[in-house]
Amino acid sequence: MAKHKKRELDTVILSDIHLGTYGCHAEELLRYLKTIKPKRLILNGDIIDMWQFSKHYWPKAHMQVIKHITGLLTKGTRIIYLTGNHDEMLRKFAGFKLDSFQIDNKLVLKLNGKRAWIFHGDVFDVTMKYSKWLAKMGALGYDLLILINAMVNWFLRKLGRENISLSKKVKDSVKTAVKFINDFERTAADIAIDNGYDFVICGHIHHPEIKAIETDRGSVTYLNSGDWVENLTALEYDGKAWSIYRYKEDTRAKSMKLPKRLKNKLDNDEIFRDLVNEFLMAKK
Ligand SMILES: [Mn+2]
Repeated sequence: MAKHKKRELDTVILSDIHLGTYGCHAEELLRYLKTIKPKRLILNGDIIDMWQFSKHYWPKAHMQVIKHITGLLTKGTRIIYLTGNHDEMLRKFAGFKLDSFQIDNKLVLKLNGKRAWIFHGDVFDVTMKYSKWLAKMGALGYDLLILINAMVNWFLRKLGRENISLSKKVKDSVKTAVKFINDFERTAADIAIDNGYDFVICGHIHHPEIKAIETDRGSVTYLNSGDWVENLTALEYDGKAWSIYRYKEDTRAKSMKLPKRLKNKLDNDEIFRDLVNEFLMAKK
């Protein structure tokens, strides 16, 4: 079997993985992670979904994602965990630093003489600001929708028909969602331009994007890393330029083999033991 070299990258940005939810595509993410060797990995919020975290749903693949990422630390990757709204409990640890791992709420990076401003982006989300409970209900609804979608697709496959994406249909058909995305991008761009940044990089809205935004006050490149619920995307910087990685177009990642035991679920004792082990390993 031919052994492929991992792609060496300057910076990789992942966001909205939502570990601990039914919608999270942890196995696909693991396959992607196995194909890359980043110097710097930025986890831009909503990585572990602590709103919905329950001991009832924590498959081995989700744990394996955490193990793989902590494993990167020992291989020289710098990891910056920027908090999101689904992992806001980590916000009280902002400023924490241990060797090549750090937690923060936002980050300014110098890239080739240009300045990139990176944060999750929920501060621009009006629904979040005014009603956290409403947003939580929305998140619950979204997860339920994905669960229902999985069942619908199971039936469709039995009937020999093609899969459908309910959440995509719902979102695409709702004009307000489009307006929401535009407003979000515009708000991020406006503030970035006023502060003289060259790049503004967010997650949160599950909409991968790289585009130049021009206003009468200036211009900025807006980037969004997307998510690992529907789009299965990341942002990659190779030292010169940014690009959007799309798992669905990556035949090599898709062919990566994962151990069969990942399919199993962990019981509560195993979860606890694994988390303690991870913590002890990380402290070494
Ligand atoms: Mn978010």
